[in-house]
Amino acid sequence: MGTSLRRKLILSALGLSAVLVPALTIPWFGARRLPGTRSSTNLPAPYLFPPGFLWGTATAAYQIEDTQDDDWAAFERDVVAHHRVEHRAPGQAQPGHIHKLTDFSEEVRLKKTDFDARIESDLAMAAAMKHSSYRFSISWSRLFPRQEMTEPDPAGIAYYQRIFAALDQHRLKPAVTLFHFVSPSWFWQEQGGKRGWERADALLHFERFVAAVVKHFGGRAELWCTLNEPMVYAYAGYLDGTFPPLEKRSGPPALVPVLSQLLRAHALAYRLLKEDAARRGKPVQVGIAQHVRAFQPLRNHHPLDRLTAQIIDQAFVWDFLDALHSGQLRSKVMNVDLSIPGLAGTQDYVGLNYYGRFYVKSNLLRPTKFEVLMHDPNNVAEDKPNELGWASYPEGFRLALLKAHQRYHLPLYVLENGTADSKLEDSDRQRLLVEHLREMYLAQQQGVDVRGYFHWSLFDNFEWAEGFTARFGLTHIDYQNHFHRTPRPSAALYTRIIENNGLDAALLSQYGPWPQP
Ligand code: IFM
Repeated sequence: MGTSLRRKLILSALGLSAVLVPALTIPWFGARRLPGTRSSTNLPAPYLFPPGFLWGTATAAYQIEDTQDDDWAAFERDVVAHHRVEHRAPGQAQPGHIHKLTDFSEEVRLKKTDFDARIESDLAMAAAMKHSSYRFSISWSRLFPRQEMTEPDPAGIAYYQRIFAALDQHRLKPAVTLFHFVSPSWFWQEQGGKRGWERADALLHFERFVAAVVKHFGGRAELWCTLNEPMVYAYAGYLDGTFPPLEKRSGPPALVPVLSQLLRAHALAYRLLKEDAARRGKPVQVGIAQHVRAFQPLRNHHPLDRLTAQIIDQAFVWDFLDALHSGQLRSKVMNVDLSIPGLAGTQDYVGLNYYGRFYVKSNLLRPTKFEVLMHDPNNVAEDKPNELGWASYPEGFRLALLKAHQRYHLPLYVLENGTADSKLEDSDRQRLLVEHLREMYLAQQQGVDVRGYFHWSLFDNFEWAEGFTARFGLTHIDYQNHFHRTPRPSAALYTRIIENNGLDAALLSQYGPWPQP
């Protein structure tokens, strides 16, 4: 994700009313931040998952594939041309900048991970690591590089046929994302004063893309994700200015035109996928991937920290998912109550991307100037901030899974979870894996129907405004040496977990002792 969530004043544009008005309607003081980071329950080992549980990794087209003619490519070119390269500490990229982009060669910038040349060997590697599934996204601009096209580019179709063929060959179940932050550059040409998702013909173009995907690849995957992290996309692109279209709008209500279009885009994709599945007699499960952080008060004694954390949590994590459930985009922060035809009940599963905890620090005198901190500077030993400064909070994973289950009563897929750990001996990633899978098991024991886990990511890749410096891969990529791949120890650890379909006693004791009840 970009820096929207990492910047101190992520929602600084929230109006006073957005903080105070909800205060009149929700329980005062909000939830307290709990001590510790890991759940205290201990159950007898091993911690196993149901047969058929999906184990895989997640990637996205723009982050790993050859660059196409899309909005992010234009942004990257612009950053290079105008020297808007960020050299601060990672995790602090400024709007319109990309961290250390020019430290990497043009070849790297254009090929990202060189996946195009290595589809077969990379997917063979995933299979050798015993993965049973692989999540990837289909590039809209590779299929429709020009606006006037009514049929997809055969070369684009052939490219994804290669991927599906390799997945079939290795018995990796495809999990397909349709929109992962990136759109064709022509989508941003102004039409009637609007660009991108706000154009009057935006949904027509998106429908054309989805229809082409369904025509050529329907029946090839059971798990579909229409949108990746729509709230991250909207905040980073339209409030924070760190993702294209690099806008800094006045506040959350100004996101409504974009978010409502994304909801309509989801509804139409859901319908096309389900109709196709019914025709083929092959079931599909369709949902989105929602970015989840546990937003918690920095200071428990501070009522406004608690209240603000609760408001942000609802707005950032739950409002969009609630809309898929009810058919209404209803949000206090965005000051909206909008009914969207065809939207209600359009998720077959809840897809969560979980990345830890953020802290909310309010300002009593200036409620609009609250900060969102990526970790608590006074609690570094417990937070164990990663290389982007993000606090680790495994227990929040269990709590998020539980909350999603209790709220929607649907199966869950963890579509992303991972950390920025660039070390060749990636001890932080290894710990993260064990700690989070333990929490996932505990959630399952509380009745949560989790059906799959996708680690972000199979290999290092392009991390948006953080460029190539933030490394999330089970596999290291050497950008100075022909994209050479070297699996980190976490890759073997993940394989061991998959082979056991869970955590064995030795592993649990190696990373314990776990907190006692
Ligand atoms: O790299 C991103 C991905 O594109 C979306 N989810 C979060 C990941 C790590 O920031």
